Amino acid sequence: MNERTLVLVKPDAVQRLLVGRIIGRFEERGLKIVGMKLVRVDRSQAERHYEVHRERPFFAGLVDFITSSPLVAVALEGPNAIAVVRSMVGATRPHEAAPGTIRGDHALETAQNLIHASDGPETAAAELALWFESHELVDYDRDIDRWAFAPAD
Ligand code: 3AN
Repeated sequence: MNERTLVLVKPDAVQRLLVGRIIGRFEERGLKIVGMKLVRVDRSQAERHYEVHRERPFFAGLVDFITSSPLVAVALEGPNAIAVVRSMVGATRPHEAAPGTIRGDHALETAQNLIHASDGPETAAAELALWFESHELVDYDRDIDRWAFAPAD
C-alpha cells in the first residue's frame, strides 16, 4: 500500500550534522522524498505537534527542545512507508533501540532522540497537514521507481 509519512529530523540531528546521513538512509531504502524544508518552529506549532503529550511532565522541555534550533521536515512516500520508517527510526528510548536503527546507531537520550516519525495513518495525515501546505507536497516519477516499487496491478 502506497503511503505518505512525516519525518522531523530534529534540532539535535541538525546540530550534530546528521541531517544528510539520516535522510540518506530513507533514500537508500527506496522511499521517495515528496516534501522537504528547514524550519525554525514556533511554540504554537510545536505545541500542536506534541498535543497528545500536553499533560506529560516532559511536555515543556520537549517544546523548548524542538523550538531551540531549526529542524528539517520531510515527507516520504512508498509502500508501507509509515511502518518502514518507524522501524528504521527505532525505539523511543535509545538504549532500547536496536543497532542498525537511526536511534540505535546515533542516539543515547530519550529527550534527544534525533527524529520523529508518524506512528499511524491518521497521525501521518494530520502531521503532514500540520507541517506542509498541499502545494509543498510534490507528485513526481523517479526513473528508479520501476526498480524500487512493484508495478501497479
Ligand atoms: P516517538 O518519537 O518514538 O514516537 P513518543 O511519541 O512517545 O515517541 O514521544 C515523543 C517525543 O517525546 C520523543 N521522541 C521524545 O523526544 C520525547 N519523550 C518521550 N518520552 C520522554 C521522556 N520520558 N522524557 C523526555 N522526553 C520524552
